[in-house]
Amino acid sequence: MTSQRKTICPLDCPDACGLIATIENGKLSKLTGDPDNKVTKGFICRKMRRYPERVESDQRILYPLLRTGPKGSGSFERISWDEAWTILVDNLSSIQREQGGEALMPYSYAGNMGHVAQTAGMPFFNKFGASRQGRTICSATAKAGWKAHMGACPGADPEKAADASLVVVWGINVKVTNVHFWPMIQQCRKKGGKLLVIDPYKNITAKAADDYYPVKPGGDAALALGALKVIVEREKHNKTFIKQKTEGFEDLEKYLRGITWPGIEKESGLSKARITDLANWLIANPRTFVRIGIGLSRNSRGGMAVRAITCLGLALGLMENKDGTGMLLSSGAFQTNDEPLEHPSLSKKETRIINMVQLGDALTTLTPKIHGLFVFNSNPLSVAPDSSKVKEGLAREDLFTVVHEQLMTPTAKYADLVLPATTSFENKDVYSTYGFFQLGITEPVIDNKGEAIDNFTLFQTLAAKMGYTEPAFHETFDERLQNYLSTVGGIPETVDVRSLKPGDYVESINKNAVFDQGEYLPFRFVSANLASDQSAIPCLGDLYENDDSTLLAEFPLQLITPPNASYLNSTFGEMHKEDPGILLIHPDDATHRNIGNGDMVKVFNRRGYINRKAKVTEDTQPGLLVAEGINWENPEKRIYGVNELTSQATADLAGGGTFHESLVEVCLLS
Ligand SMILES: Nc1nc2c(c(=O)[nH]1)N[C@H]1C(S)=C(S)[C@@H](COP(=O)(O)OP(=O)(O)OC[C@H]3O[C@@H](n4cnc5c(=O)[nH]c(N)nc54)[C@H](O)[C@@H]3O)O[C@H]1N2
Ligand SMILES: Nc1nc2c(c(=O)[nH]1)N[C@H]1C(S)=C(S)[C@@H](COP(=O)(O)OP(=O)(O)OC[C@H]3O[C@@H](n4cnc5c(=O)[nH]c(N)nc54)[C@H](O)[C@@H]3O)O[C@H]1N2
Ligand code: SF4
Ligand SMILES: [Mo]
Repeated sequence: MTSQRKTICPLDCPDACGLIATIENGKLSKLTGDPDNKVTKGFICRKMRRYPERVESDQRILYPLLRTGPKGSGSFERISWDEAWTILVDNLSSIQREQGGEALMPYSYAGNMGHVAQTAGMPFFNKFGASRQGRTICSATAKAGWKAHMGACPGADPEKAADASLVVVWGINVKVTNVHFWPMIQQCRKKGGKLLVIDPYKNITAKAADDYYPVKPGGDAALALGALKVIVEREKHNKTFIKQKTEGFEDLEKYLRGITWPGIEKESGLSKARITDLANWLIANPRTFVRIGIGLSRNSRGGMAVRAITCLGLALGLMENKDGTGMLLSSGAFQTNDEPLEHPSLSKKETRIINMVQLGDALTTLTPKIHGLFVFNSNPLSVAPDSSKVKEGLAREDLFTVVHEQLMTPTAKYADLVLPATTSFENKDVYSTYGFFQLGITEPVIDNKGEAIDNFTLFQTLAAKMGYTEPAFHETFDERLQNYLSTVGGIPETVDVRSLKPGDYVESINKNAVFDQGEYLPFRFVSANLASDQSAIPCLGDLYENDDSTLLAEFPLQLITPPNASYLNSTFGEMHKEDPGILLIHPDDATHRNIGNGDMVKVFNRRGYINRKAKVTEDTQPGLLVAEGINWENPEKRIYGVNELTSQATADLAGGGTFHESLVEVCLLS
């Protein structure tokens, strides 16, 4: 029997596509794009076309598993759920009794973007008194940079880009990570508009650009300030907008007139002539749309990069209510209220916050010690930086690790107890886009596989087994969902969220928000909401690792680790276990190391090493290596995850990761 049901992509992608699932004899056999979804328009990426293989894979974890071999060996035996609950409750209770609640660390992120699934553990961890997780790994830095000058202003509707005469794609690989924005760029170009791409390497989006700027990693603040210096010195800034809608421009203008070109060129890696080209494009095109990525924020000046770019846009008046103009980082389409999902009042004390990008240190050096790690919706051994530190922590015999997973990820291999998780196609939930302005709900399209349970059921059952009796722990899934939906801001008055069905896509009222009046004003060139150790205006400055001269002497090459088109973070790693991945290296760097195209190479620094296949290409700059994709480690095949090389150092704002700032050396693999 074959049927088709509407659902939504659960992956951490700005597009949150509407999907049509084909089910044959109870199995998910095909996923296609929903033609009725205004963003998806019937088209999905290649990753998701392969997702049915993952859902139906014989690699799925179907039963609770208990470790039988050394940690990390992947030796487990099947146990019953009754046994699993007993082990879980006994271990958590003894951690709480002997070490206190904060000895338990939750670790979750965005394996499933359903709002209920993502936050399902929070009420439990609040009641338990566990340490809290600083959710910094993705967009915290970029959003803090945006907020510093844009305040509460959400991003502009990406559809405006179709009417722009210039689209600037800044630190985002649109054709890989935000594919449904590409049609808007195509529409813009059809009408004669142009595309600029600013990225350290010539990725597939940059290859399609009309003009490409190979900025140095972490050099965007210098580039944006340089372009703004040209604009201001030529008096081409939008004086009316600045006067009426903003504050503090004089301070920034004074600073810009004082900075000199050698510093700007050195930090940005681009010449005055090229930076002037960028300024000329912006001056010539009052209808400019700037799509700011998160990639440019993954370094020690990442917050500053977003700050300088937003100030450049503000000085040009890009947030004026005009066709074809705008800036977008993350859409902020729906104002979400986490209270009904997380029940913070269950927490009796302000427990410590542990930054999730410093998991390695948290498990190895933090005091008081962590004795329990509860992972769901995430694969930290692959996605968190400094993997060897994470592994050292996970290997601790005195650490009780439970992992709720769909597949035997590198993290799950280190668990004491592995619990089987459903996929989103087995669950209900609500999803919203962060690159567009839509929200929709899903129902299960297939039955649970084996004995797998969803995140909500896991934590409600665990709470009951722990004897928790508060009302939050008696909520049904529908109650939690409805309580949440009724508080979400941005839903049009004409929509009754309680009666949404799969295939109904709600468009946020913020899609048409006008930013140059009312609550969003004034925009500020001098930020009013940063810590006192931060410059209130965007400014030049050094990078933490890439500008460290001692380290540079030993490890002269920079490494960035952006996404791969076949993976979604580390999801789909199970399909590429035997593939070491590609390393892009410039001919200048390859030649004097005797590295030829296709050679296996070892990339290393003090934190660790990885082995990859070299691709010698001018798509990257001299001195810059590019390793796309968060592959799973497979030590038997001498394959290691890319985060062996990345650092636990945090970005300049909000504690984000510095995944695109590592110094390394490379040689032929012997
Ligand atoms: N196929 C695929 N799609 C994805 C993901 C995936 O893993 N695979 N991940 C998803 C997730 S979780 C997120 S957060 C988004 C992230 O998507 P993006 O916002 O696109 O961010 P990144 O992918 O980190 O990097 C994007 C680009 O920034 C460039 N970059 C790195 N450093 C700098 C810099 O200093 N300056 C500038 N200008 N550019 C720089 C990189 O080379 C890369 O081309 O994508 C989502 N979509
Ligand atoms: N080097 C480097 N590292 C990076 C980045 C980078 O650009 N470079 N990007 C960073 C970014 S932006 C992000 S967002 C993080 C992402 O970090 P994560 O959110 O951890 O991303 P995934 O690798 O997709 O892992 C999600 C896991 O959740 C599981 N999962 C899916 N659905 C469910 C569910 O319903 N229940 C349970 N229990 N599990 C489920 C999946 O099987 C998968 O193994 O990675 C970061 N790491
Ligand atoms: S990963 Fe992104 S582009 Fe691909 S189907 Fe999901 S939402 Fe759409
Ligand atoms: Mo992310």
